[in-house]
Amino acid sequence: MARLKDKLAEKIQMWREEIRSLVKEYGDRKISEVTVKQAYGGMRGVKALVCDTSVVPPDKGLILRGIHISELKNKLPEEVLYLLITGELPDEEGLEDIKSELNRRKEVPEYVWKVLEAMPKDSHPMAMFSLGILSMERESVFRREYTKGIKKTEYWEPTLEDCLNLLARLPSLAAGIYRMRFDKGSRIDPDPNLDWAANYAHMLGVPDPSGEFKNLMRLYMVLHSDHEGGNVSAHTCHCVGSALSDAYYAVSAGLNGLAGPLHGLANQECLRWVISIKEKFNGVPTEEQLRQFAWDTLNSGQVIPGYGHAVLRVTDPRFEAFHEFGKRVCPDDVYFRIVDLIFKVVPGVLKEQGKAKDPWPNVDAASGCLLYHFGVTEFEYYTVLFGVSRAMGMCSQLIVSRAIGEAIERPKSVTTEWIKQEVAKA
Ligand code: CMX
Repeated sequence: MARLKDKLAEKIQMWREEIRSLVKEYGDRKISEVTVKQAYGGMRGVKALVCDTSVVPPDKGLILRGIHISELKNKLPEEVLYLLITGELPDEEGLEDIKSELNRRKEVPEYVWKVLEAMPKDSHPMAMFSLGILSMERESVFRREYTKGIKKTEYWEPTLEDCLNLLARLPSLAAGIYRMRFDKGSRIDPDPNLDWAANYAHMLGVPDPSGEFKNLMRLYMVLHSDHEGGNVSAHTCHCVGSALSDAYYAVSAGLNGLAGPLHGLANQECLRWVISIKEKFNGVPTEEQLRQFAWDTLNSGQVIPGYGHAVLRVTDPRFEAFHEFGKRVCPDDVYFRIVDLIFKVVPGVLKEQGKAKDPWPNVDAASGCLLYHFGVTEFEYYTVLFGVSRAMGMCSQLIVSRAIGEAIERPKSVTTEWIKQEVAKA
């Protein structure tokens, strides 16, 4: 029983049973506490959400359904999607099933292009991407079935349909936006013989005689696919989805969060910094010049982009995977050499400064220079690439959430006056 839907149906019975008994037996057991600092500080570290698709231990980095990301870097995104949704990697039949499911659903409705063409020419590619998805909401199978009146235990089925339809169309949608927004000529039709990520690479229209750009896209899509449930995009998607808004509403909302400079937009800042180094030193600087440049950045009150993390306390294994790819494919590229030198110099500078809890590179520190190497030089587009990949995680989390029947989110907010009274009591 390797087909995605059958496998998921089998797993859902088990998950529901497990959660039912956990809540029955330990429903009142405390798993977290909240301090005043956390209430004002983005709820950092408060354990109040469940996400079974992935976990990020601070000393290890991303683990998807029990498998460390470093062991998944040679997999196809389709395999990772199957893993995220069901908790298991597919066998050959399962992989063929998910590939053909995505392939047969990949057509983007014509009206979506008309909506995007009507947007002002200087619209941000993320606004176009999010709106493109939202404009397809009329296609929602979940909304149609819900209106007809399906049972709560069946919600996951039309949600799975919506998510597969949506994910299947994202490469065409995102590539079409790239070509439209950056005057690259007409859209390129998908090639039914290519896998999901390679097709995305193909439709972007980037010259790829060696096939390595397709490999980069496969890796990129795997590495960015999911990162727990508490980050802004995942949490937003979960929160909107918890109102039983369908996948189009929920994923579009999550992407709006990804568009923020403290979240997905950081990757464009990172490459900007690398390019400014190349321009200042007319190539690769010496270690000493770079150390001084890093200090100048810090002393001017800015952060070093691509370094530090809210959760991680080691080099991000996703950075390591990109770094390895760069060493293999473009070791002499000037931007890659600068990224490599930054990795040697910056952790020491950040440690010496002593502010950042994590002085190590995150995923954004290396991805941009690789895209740049292949000619994707439009920074503003980078978050869309991130979004296509992260939609896999958002959709998987949404399907699982429907499957286990999670409730609508409604944490309790308090006033500053209430906090003042509360601390006064103590
Ligand atoms: N350069 C300089 N200072 C940094 C820093 C960096 N790369 N990373 C953290 N710091 C500073 C913080 O600004 C903070 O300073 P203040 O006390 O003056 O406010 C102090 O160190 C402590 O911060 P932290 O607890 O270590 O980091 P946070 O959890 O608050 O923030 C992050 C995490 C990613 C926003 C931060 O490290 C940063 O701004 N990094 C650069 C931008 C970046 O690379 N973002 C991509 C994130 C990737 C992802 O989310 O996956």
